[in-house]
Amino acid sequence: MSSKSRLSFAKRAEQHRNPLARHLFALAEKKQSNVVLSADLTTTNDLLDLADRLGPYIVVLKTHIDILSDFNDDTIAGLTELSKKHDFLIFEDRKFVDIGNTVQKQYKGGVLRIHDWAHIVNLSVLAGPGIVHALEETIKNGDISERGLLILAEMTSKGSLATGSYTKASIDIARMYPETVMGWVATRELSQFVDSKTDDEDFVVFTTGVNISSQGDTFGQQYQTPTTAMAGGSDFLIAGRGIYAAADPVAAVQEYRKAGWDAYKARIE
Ligand code: 5BU
Repeated sequence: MSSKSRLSFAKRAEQHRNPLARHLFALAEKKQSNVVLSADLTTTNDLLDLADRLGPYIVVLKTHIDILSDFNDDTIAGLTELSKKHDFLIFEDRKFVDIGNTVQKQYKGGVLRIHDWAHIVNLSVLAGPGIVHALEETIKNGDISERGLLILAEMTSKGSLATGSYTKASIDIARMYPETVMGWVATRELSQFVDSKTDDEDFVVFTTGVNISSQGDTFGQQYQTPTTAMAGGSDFLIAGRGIYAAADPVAAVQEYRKAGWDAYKARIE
């Protein structure tokens, strides 16, 4: 495991060059949570209700805004208000993948205007580094300072092609844009792909496919537990159905928070 994984979030908050990553680490310390709730609900009411009830226990709310059947201005107003009320960041799991010129329009404009409200978005480097260049340009030319990107270096589903040289290329591209790429989405820490790491590099690892009681689903999703994800070098745990589909989502999010935080404490001690 890399030396960064053994540092406390408080220390990483002090040292990180990206303002959004500093904010995220500080929030995690403050809320004693590294849980990202994947709030994959399909109506604005259900989404906002879940965010309001679980907001106190999470550091990031991850959305798929295009699965809402009734998306409208109130959706964004509600999410933004809850993000302030409960102090969590918003991560739109948009998985941009097109050429730079197109993703710029998808990020800034359209009906979704994602750049206006999502602190974090993610992307695949299938089309090469131009996609990062384009998203970075939007962030740098905008007047909102807290915006960051995550690169999809691996995926959790069975048979994923994001492995080996693709994962390595994702990391090489991330390292070309350290001001806006705050880290990557991966099933584990990927230090073996990072050659000649410099001391000021600190990429944040977000891990999807986290579930305490299930192994997967019928479409090939594959899970690990909060404890195994943290032991593998993850920093932030993304959980969806394990929390929102539980009989008691508030109890479930507290269980994930405790498991993630205990594993984090064990790692830094
Ligand atoms: P689940 O209900 O915990 O399985 O939801 C997982 C979420 O994470 C869901 O929103 C997916 O779109 C997202 N996801 C994933 O499952 N696997 C990946 O590799 C990536 C995202 Br990237």
